[in-house]
Amino acid sequence: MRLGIIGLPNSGKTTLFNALTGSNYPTEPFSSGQLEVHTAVVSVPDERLEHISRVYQPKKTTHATVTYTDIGGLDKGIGEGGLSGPMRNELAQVDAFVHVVRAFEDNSVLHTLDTIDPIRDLGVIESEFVLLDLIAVENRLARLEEERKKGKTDARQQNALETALMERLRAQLEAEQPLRGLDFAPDELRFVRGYGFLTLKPVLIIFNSGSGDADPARDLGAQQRTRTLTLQGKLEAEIAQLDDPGDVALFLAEYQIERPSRERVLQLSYDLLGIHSFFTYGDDEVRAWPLRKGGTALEAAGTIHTDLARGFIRAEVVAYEDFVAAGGSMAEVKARGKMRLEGRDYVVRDGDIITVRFAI
Ligand SMILES: Nc1nc2c(ncn2[C@@H]2O[C@H](COP(=O)(O)OP(=O)(O)OP(=O)(O)O)[C@@H](O)[C@H]2O)c(=O)[nH]1
Ligand SMILES: [Mg+2]
Repeated sequence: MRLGIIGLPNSGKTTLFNALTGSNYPTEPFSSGQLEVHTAVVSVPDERLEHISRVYQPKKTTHATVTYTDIGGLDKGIGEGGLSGPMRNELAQVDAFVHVVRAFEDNSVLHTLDTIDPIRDLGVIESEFVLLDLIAVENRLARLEEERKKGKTDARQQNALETALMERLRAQLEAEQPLRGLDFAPDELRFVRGYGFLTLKPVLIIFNSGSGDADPARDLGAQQRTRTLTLQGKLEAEIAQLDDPGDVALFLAEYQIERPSRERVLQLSYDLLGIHSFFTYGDDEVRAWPLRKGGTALEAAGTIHTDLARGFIRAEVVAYEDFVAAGGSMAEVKARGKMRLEGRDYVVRDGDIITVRFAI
């Protein structure tokens, strides 16, 4: 999973990136406004994985990972000017955006729009993205019309379907609404995703607030494929630099932060993207894997290795709770009849411990 951190200049993107990844890139009160990208991979903490690992004592314990990219360089006006190739490329690669919005008051940090107004700021980049998507949709519609004129009969039905779909997208964008607000049939969604529209990507909005600021999330109506979180970026970045877990606990208690934002952001991202986890185990490795909710045993096998999907015979599945209830003994799990044999269409549940039987 790849998450792109975006936002206006000086909103605190790099500060948040540091907080989420434990990196230590410099943050400055003046923005260069240039495309500047930082990338880091973090592992997803999972108590269940740790527990399975304590039981098996494998050579290696492998967490699921998330890649964060801090994408500096977006600003008001980028829609009109068009995106540079490298910027477009960075944006296209991410599965979701983490949109950092400045809510903190601090006169020493320049704001390109002068006043602190989180809801306005949120709309700035969103409007630019709406404009960019609208241009893309119109280009596609123009091309579809050209194809119609050439009159290739075999493609006529496909052309009509796609034209209708693109017109629906255009209407949404002309109403200044993001594409993620539309409902799509699953195959439609897969098709539309292929175009990499910016406003179709799910968004986690992060209000970067100071200690005493009001919470802007309250002024925001519910939106589709969107989550919000309010946190104190600068403080969290300082906490992320602490090595001693005791110090971290003291800090969190002092500022009344229940859980560090790096955990909350990961959890919200999994939730936003509709992803959950399954586990594999053995003497060599105990590992957590991400899988979309609704994903089947066959998809789980394919996540591990294409060979496992190709030669799939069946999956041995144990619910994590049953594993714990049996005291972490697979023999006991079997004795209790809690080890299930499942076929390729079995819908994997969160926490399933899976062994794929296969032959190639
Ligand atoms: N007071 C306060 N300052 C913050 C907070 N978060 C970030 N800053 C400051 O705001 C300035 C900009 O932060 P950055 O993290 O560099 O912002 P950015 O969005 O990465 O900026 P560009 O990449 O230049 O667009 C720095 O001086 C930070 O120390 C915060 O929560 N409170
Ligand atoms: Mg930055």
